[in-house]
Amino acid sequence: MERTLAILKPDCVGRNLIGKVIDRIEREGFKILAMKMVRLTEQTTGEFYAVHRKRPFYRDLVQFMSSGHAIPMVLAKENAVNDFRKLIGATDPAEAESGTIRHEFAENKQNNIVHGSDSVRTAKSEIAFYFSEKELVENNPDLS
Ligand code: 3AN
Repeated sequence: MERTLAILKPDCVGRNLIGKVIDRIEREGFKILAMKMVRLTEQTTGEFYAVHRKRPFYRDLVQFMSSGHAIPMVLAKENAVNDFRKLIGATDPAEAESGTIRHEFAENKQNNIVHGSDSVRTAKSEIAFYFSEKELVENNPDLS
């Protein structure tokens, strides 16, 4: 089964939308293989978003992502990467299709509620950034 990394961002956690967003994710058929709540330093967040370091919004993005608790989670489903990108919608909520998570909940391009890996390859490295294999339910008899 394909995997993707989702992160419920600090705006999602801070606005008490965790349950609503997870409800949407589960209703679309994704299985949660792992999840945890973290508060990341700017340094760690900066590493995660290193591909964006030359972009004008990088500093603000790093500050935002380390401004409160976030919830990374590993999701599994056939075609998980693309299906999750469809479910979350465009980066800018003003452009996100109706029915998507960002259309419903996001405030702007930065505070857009949720992250989703953009390719299978990125998903692998992003999952490894937050989780060891033994933290995934299907790989650990103590969690199964
Ligand atoms: P997405 O999350 O839709 O894949 P990316 O990977 O291009 O978008 O950008 C990563 C994150 O950077 C976004 N989720 C958003 O929080 C922030 N971001 C992207 N573009 C902008 C922008 N033009 N202004 C402010 N923040 C942005």
